[in-house]
Amino acid sequence: MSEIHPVDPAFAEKARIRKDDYQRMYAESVQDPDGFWKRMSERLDWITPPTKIKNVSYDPANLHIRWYEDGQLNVAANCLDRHLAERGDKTAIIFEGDDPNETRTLTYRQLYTEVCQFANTLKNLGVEKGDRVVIYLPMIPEAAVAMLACARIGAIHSVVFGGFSPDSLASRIADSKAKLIITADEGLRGGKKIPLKGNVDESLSRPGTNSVETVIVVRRTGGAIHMQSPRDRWYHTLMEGQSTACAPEPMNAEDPLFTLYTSGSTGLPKGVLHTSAGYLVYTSLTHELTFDLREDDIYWCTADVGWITGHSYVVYGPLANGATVVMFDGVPNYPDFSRFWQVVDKHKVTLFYTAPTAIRALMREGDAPVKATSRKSLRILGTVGEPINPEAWNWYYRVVGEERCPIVDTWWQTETGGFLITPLPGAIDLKPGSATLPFFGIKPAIVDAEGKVQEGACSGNLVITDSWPGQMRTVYGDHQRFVDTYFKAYPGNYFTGDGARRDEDGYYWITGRVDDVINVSGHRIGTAEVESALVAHPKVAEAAVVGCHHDIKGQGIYAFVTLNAGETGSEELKKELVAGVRKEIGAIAAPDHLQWAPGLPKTRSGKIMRRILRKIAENAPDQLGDVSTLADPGVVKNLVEKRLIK
Ligand code: 6R9
Repeated sequence: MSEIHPVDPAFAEKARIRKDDYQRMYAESVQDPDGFWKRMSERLDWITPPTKIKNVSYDPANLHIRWYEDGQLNVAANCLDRHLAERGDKTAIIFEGDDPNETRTLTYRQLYTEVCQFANTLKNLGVEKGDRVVIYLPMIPEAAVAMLACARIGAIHSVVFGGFSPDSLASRIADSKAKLIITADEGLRGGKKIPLKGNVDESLSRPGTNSVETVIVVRRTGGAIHMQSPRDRWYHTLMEGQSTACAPEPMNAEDPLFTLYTSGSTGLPKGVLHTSAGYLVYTSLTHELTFDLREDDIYWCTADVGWITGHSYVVYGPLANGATVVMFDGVPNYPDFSRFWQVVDKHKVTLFYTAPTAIRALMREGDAPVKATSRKSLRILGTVGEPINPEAWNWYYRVVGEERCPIVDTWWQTETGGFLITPLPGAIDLKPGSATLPFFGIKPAIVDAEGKVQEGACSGNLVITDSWPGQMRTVYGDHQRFVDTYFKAYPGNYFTGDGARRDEDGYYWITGRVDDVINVSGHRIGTAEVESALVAHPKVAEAAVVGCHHDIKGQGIYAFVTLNAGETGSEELKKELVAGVRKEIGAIAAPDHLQWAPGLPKTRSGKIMRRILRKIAENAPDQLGDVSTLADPGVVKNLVEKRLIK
């Protein structure tokens, strides 16, 4: 039996959703999705309210996902304009810089004005509805301004995380054929400068990127950069004298809002496409109910806007709800390990949302840096990105939240747009390590390898049997890949790529990816991407990459590398290869371990058996299983003997 933390009755009394509400609304949401989601859509301001609610087929031969298809609205107007009457002077964004002395706030009216001016700037530069715009910025308010300005004029933004390399940036520019890029001179993280504009310059020298006409540069550090005329323009100069009025473009519910590239089991990262209305209904509703949002809450999600969490739960969900959002451009350990809690105290944060990897890194430093702060403003704590181990959960609950704050462990994905399995803090008893129960409208199921649905307490692969409004609609430019990736494995269902266990109370416990995706500090890294970066080195013949245990990151990257005949492995070459991966993809994909492999375990048809490599990387050589189908069983012996984690 796992530990249970029942809902605190005092919390439940004031909560938006209580136990009986959850049961009643969940039943309604799955029995009458049209009725339920019609009612939920009324939370937004529509230009034309929808009459058709759900139009979905999961049949691979005729796959389509449409919500609210005859409705019209504008996402930015829902995040800004409609708040002006009542919340014009309310703080929308509290910016907290890398340097603790740098703080800036924007009210809803100021944010609205800046978004309108920037939307006009984009229009003047020839950006039109449907054009793609790449955003490569630090966690500064201009990132939210840029996203909302795109939404206002109907341009499709594609945010690229500032930690990605010029090559990764170039491949995203090439795939999206972006017309314009918005970046900053430099980023600042933990006191160190990141050459964002320099990276953009480098990426634009790569093939396939000549769709870009303009680069807009926000002055962040004032560092020296090269401005290439007429391509490069300063944000602050362009904004001078721009009109503060910009009528929001009427958008169809299913018009694209953004693409965001994410790693899968095979090939290059794919452009996950989200559309307008369903996404905003879903992100705003899940945000409001999961964080039991109140008018005076100060909400802080530490995710970067380069990830889906930054889209749905820093920008769109919270701003659609008229919340006050902290945007943090720093790191948890700078200037010291108390930083998160100092920021909580400084801005009186009530709702705090971060990742297990950050919690584990802070836990390792002991309780003192936490206890040096008050944290008494905190009401709810959240986590996302990977399974949270019960030790980290308990530390977060006991030390950070002083057993006063429920923890919402939100399970979801770039593809899902918003939370699918999550506690509602006034309704659902908590179990450390479990994301608990499905949100309204979500029908999870657990299937075995053959696709047979399992009943009761069981474990297997997690699928979702029906659609919800926040679901991705397609892979940008490659609809077939969307169908093949998510709807072929278990026909009639959306396949999540995750394994899960369901316990006797119907609670879900996510066990992690079951495909070739490694979850490093909550970031998805495709094994194929790392392998292709390794084999790009002229001395490398072949590489296979698997996940391994890592105390802080959750999973680390373990690479097996075979060199060309005549080459020998050295520490120097190892460093070179790791540096190569950093350069091709970014620091987050750098292997933690690199083992020389005279050969790789392969089937007779030449397929690398990652299952065996995973066991070696897990230091479980006694669990290799059946190796009889290997072309050359001898290679395993060498790899086991020389394994790097013992
Ligand atoms: C939101 C986000 C998605 C993958 C997902 C799963 C893992 C996310 C989790 C979790 C256990 C949670 N994941 N949240 N695993 N418990 N609360 O992280 O999106 O970057 O697309 O990653 O992350 O494996 O499939 P994304």
